[in-house]
Amino acid sequence: MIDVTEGAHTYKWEVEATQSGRPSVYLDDVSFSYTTPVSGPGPYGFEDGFLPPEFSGDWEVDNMAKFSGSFSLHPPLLATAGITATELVYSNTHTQIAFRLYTRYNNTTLYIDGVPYNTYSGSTNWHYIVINVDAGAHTYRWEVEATQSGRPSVYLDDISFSNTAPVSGPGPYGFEDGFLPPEFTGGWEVDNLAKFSGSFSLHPPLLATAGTTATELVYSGTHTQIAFRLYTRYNNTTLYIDGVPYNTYSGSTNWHYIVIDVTEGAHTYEWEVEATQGGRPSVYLDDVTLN
Ligand SMILES: [Ca+2]
Ligand SMILES: [Ca+2]
Repeated sequence: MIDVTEGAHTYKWEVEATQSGRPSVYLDDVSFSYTTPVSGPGPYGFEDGFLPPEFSGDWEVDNMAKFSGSFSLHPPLLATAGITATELVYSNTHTQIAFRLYTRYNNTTLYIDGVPYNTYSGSTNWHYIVINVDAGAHTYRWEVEATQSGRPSVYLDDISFSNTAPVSGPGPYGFEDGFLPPEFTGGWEVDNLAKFSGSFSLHPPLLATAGTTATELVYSGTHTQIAFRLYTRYNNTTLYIDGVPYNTYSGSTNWHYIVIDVTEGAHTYEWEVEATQGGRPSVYLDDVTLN
């Protein structure tokens, strides 16, 4: 992941053959985003010389090593096989964290919201790590197990947060990854009980009689048309565009194919179902495409 100056750029990947034949070089998943810093506490370079209040645990700010400035965050004296961690509770909404980590003779494991995210191996270089996370607040915990007694040669510096947005917009949404894209909210679930294409679609959860459920897509890319496939068997499904009811699609044994022209810009789409009986509604949404 590379930060670049705002604007247009040209990227060129060049390969020099070490032997004749087709090089074993592959390029995939090139993407672009627009990054804005998060307001709030941080970034954390520890140059004040003391531990910011968002951190807990027994690591200490000192000047024994640093990536930038004079200070970084450093584990305390440990006995062999002792474990030490520093935890950052970051309460501002963000979608990306970046940090510098030096971890020489010990591996350092990062937990995000209590779940192990990655273990960084011992290296003589500073790792530069950038991680995209779900929008919101998160808890980060860096944990080190001592391989010998003493202070681990582990240093953490330059922790920063930002919000990133894709430039050209995500989608189309066929749900074939098997999980809900972050642009969708609400209680609907991606599953393979029915689909228009592939194996998966988006499906309302279990409801009580007369319960309502909705899935909302906040699409921030500029577009002038939305198309989607909707199966709605025993229930009617109402589409709201930017909070205004657009249409109610009647129960049918066929998949509706719906194409709607919208004003140029960003829009919010909400599909709402009212349960006619308890259970999971026979409603499925697939192949949401924005043009
Ligand atoms: Ca520093
Ligand atoms: Ca699908």
